[in-house]
Amino acid sequence: MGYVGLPAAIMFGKAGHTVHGVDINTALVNSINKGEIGAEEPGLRDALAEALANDRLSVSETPSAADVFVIAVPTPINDDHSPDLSYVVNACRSITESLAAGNLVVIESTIPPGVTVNTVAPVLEESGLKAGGDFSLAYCPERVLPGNVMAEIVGNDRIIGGIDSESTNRAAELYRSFVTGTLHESDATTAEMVKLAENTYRDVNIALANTIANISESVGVSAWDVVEMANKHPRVDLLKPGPGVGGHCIPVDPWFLVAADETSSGLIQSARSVNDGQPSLIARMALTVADGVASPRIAILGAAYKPGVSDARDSPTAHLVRVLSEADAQVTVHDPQVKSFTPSLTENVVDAVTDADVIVVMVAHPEYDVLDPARLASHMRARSVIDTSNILDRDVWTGAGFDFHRYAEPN
Ligand code: SAJ
Repeated sequence: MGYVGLPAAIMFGKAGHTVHGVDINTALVNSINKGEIGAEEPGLRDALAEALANDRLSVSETPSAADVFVIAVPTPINDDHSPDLSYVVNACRSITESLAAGNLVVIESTIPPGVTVNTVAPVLEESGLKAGGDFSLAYCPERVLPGNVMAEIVGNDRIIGGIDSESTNRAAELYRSFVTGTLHESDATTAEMVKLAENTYRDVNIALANTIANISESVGVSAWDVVEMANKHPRVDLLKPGPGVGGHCIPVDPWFLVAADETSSGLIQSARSVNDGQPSLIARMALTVADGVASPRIAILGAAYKPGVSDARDSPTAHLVRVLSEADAQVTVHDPQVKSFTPSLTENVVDAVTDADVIVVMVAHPEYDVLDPARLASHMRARSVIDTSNILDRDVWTGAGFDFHRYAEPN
């Protein structure tokens, strides 16, 4: 019942199916049953209230008999970047008791190529039933953008890859009940590769933008201008450079391709290393800007992994904080959207910058577009600011007495 499973359950319910949601997190199960979930994902809370009121959705900690089982659990990576399939395996194992002949099982979790056929099927077969023979099995990767889940879950095209044609047809029929995008039918391993290709495309593209940015900095030109003008070419679409790549998808999924073929994935490994290096680069910039002050005080604005979301897991800011703390800097962190973070967030932006030497704007939250630098300046010990995402107006900030620095732009 996570960020994919709950919206999917609600949509299946809305389409007329009776849905039983399962999660091992008791607190989450209780709050979903009461309709008490955060309002971060637009439209989700109202849709949940409707599903509960119409008796389309019930939630508990244990699976029960069903016609269709949909697995949407996380697939993190281990410290050595190898895929951690334990959640997928445990979730599959948890349904083996309930699995019956004629059922359909669908995996939505992002998984390395071959896992549906080589790992999921054998685990489900511990039920004594045969995949393909007794029950159908398909891979149908989620494709939703956090912050726009309720619209994208319905409107986006989907890839449906069964382990045989009957599995593909049955899964396609199921998703047709609420998806208005086109359903592209394929096989399980191709569908797994498609999902990984999508997210790796973004990671490598962002790494290229970051590389162009770092070279532009050495050459002494603005990377923001370079990217903007390069994108005027009809066949060029560079993504944005920035302080790093966070979240639990884009920095994770490329490693599944590396695990699948280490020899052929040099470009992907290099992109990972470029993007993972960005927060350290910003840390070095902040320490340079602080200009030799012992234990400089650095106020970081933005903890979320990207603009407009409240999710701070694996965010570039978390990495930045680690590097700065190791360098003996004192940091305060502010984020208008994130609820909890380590170190704890300073609630008010003025308190966060009070006595600071440097402000680092890490996330292009809309709230930071409208900061009043003159108001902040009067509370600071020194007046330096670093804009990592090209959102602040240089003239306004220098006008308020700030020593202004923008990542990947000459001063
Ligand atoms: N980022 C940049 N530059 C950019 C775009 C993003 O530095 O031009 C950074 C963001 O700040 C963030 C990270 O990359 O730290 C990832 O952001 P994202 O918006 O690319 O991706 P997610 O993780 O929020 O969601 C993605 C979505 N994938 C695509 O847009 C292709 C979503 O559709 C996927 O379903 C999801 O990953 C997933 O589950 O894999």
